Amino acid sequence: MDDEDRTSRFVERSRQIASLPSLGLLYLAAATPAGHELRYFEAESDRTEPAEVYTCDLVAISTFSAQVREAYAIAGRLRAAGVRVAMGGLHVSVRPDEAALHADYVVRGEGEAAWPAVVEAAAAGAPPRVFDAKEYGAIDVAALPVPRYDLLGDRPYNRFTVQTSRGCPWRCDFCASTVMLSQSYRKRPVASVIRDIRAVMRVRERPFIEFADDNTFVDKAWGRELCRQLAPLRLKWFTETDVSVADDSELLDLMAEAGCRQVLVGLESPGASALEGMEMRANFKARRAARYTEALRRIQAHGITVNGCFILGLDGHGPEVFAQVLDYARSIPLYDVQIMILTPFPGTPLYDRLLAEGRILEPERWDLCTLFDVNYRPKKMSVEELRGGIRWLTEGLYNAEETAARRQPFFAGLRRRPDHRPAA
Ligand code: B12
Repeated sequence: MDDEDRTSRFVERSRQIASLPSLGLLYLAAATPAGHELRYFEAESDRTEPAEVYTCDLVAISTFSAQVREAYAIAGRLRAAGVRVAMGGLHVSVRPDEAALHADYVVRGEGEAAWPAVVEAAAAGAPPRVFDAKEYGAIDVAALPVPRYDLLGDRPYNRFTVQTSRGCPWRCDFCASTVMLSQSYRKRPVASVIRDIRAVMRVRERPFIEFADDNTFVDKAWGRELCRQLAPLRLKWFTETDVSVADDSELLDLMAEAGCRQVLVGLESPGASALEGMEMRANFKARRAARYTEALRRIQAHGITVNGCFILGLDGHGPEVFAQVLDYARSIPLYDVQIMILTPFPGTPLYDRLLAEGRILEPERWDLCTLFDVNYRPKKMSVEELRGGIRWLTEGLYNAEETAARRQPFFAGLRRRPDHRPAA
């Protein structure tokens, strides 16, 4: 299998694991002024647009970097057919001029407040322009509308996203998440989160919920309240959080009772040295690294599996890192492991730094922003060593024997704690 095959299989696998609707578009739908008929479409599996989309007057397209070229191509076909196109989302927010070559209206930042002005512009046949969300006032997350989950019909999604917060108090230099939209960290009122989950439950009886947050349990007291109110809904859910949840055993108890099945934790690298300076505000990740084993054990002892995420190709990583990650992943209690290649997403301090250092291999190849492709020159190894190392590590981590050995301690731990049961 060559690199290309491997990448496409990775991407394919991630699609199978998680098919989710675009929460951003469901928020925009909820923010659309009255008097418009709304429909939700997904691009087809061959990445073309469904024919019905040509019956619309205005099409809002949301995309991340990896598929932005396909999104531009769709926008071009729609515009050629006389349909107006608006684009927004993480990628176009940091590359608005690029997007303006392909869309009539481009929105930078969180979309809800600017969206009515876009709809008005389209209805009036106004000329193309870029809307900056900042001009429409800060988004009050306590006043966000209920996303229009009802527009999804009976499409076979296996998870539904709900946001409990926007932003993250930490600032990792590679992060291309909601920090691209707004610098501030804001959590929503627990009652609004529960209201939105109930809206999902009106369209799917027992949905599996994925919190579309950068870091859910930053505020532990708020997190405990969220879990208390979630528990009666008897759902199962997944979220991304930092390892500090392990410090609060009451929170862990409440998370388990509320149906938390897995947390994804960014461990990033074995040992603290490659983590130095990565989180730019308080060096949070480097300071925590020494206590990972104990923290992970505590989380999993509550019946919550941990998916530990590693980034390969950091500046501190030489060719020895692949064996180190394999050894480290074997030495710490982890139910699942995820490995990714350091990815210079547009708009990140990492992209700007690597570009300035002449280390981006193909600038603006956004299709390589998959987390599985190499598009930069690593500092302490060659591109080929990074690609080969990833291949070797993938084989080492994901074979059936290794996976079983990784998971066994989790189930053994649960047998010792009869009050916690493994994921259904
Ligand atoms: C859920 C999720 C997914 C879902 C996506 C479901 C979907 N259709 O949206 C799935 C599992 C399919 C997925 C896949 C991938 N993902 Co993903 N995913 C996320 C996650 C966890 C949450 C995104 C979310 O729902 N945010 C909440 C919504 C409300 O925010 P939003 O989409 O930004 O929308 C707001 C604004 O951007 C704006 N807006 C958005 N669209 C539009 C459109 C218009 C017209 C307007 C006006 C405004 C507007 O208004 C919205 C409301 O304020 C984020 C991480 C995170 N914590 O954010 C990663 C993330 C978005 N994913 C990422 C990546 C890399 C991928 C993959 C490439 C992984 C892979 N190899 O398969 C693929 C790419 C898929 C693609 N189509 O390109 C990166 C993207 C970075 C980037 N700049 O591109 C992120 C940030 C994670 C990371 N590692 O950094 N992902």
